[in-house]
Amino acid sequence: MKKYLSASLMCADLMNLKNSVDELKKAGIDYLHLDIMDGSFVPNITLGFDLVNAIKEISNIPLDVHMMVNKPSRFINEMNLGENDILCVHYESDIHIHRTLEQIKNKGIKSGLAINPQTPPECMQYLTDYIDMALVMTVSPGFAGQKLFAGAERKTKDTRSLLDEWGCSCIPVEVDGNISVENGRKLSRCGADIFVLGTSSLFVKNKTFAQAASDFRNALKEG
Ligand code: S6P
Ligand code: MG
Repeated sequence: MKKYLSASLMCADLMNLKNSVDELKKAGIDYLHLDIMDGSFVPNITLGFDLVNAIKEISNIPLDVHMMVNKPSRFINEMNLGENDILCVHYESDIHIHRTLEQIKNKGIKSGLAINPQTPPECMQYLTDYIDMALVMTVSPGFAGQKLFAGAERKTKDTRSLLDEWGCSCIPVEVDGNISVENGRKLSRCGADIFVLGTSSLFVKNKTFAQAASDFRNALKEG
């Protein structure tokens, strides 16, 4: 499967966001990753729906919206997303997550299912008809700048093999949290397809987005 880069905008310079989005486009970034938090599902509050909609207005890069909120079904109609965008919700965020995924699909948006480090990937088994992407959190969600959790490689590998075993080889696996060039290379070998790039690789002081994206892609190619 092709490998995709998703830029985590909570790590961008928010006072200079339009320029950053333009630069990310030039750098060939595949998705803009938008972290929505509610201060309850995770102990932080970051970006919101107005920003998602504003970015949709100024950019044609597909959005990759990561909802870290309790009962996300309450907010799905707040965002003007289209068929190329991904709306990702957490397995742990609603006991009726199947209904939420169905709601997303019915709106013609691609759906993602995210799992926290301690959640086994087997939870996706009977939901594969409703998901277009599996998001394996490689840190506990809530903050940028954390360290990869110890089971990240094993879990990425297990998620990829389970999806293949279930006949879902076309469902990509996304990894999010401490995706440095080195961790990206390791997780790519474990079967990750979409890489969320934050402070560990893309939003760094000494490189332009174009240089950082190209270094990341080259590392994936080297294997
Ligand atoms: C964290 C959030 C992530 C971060 C990203 C930051 O809860 O879901 O998308 O923005 O992981 O990247 P880094 O390289 O600082 O860990
Ligand atoms: Mg995220």
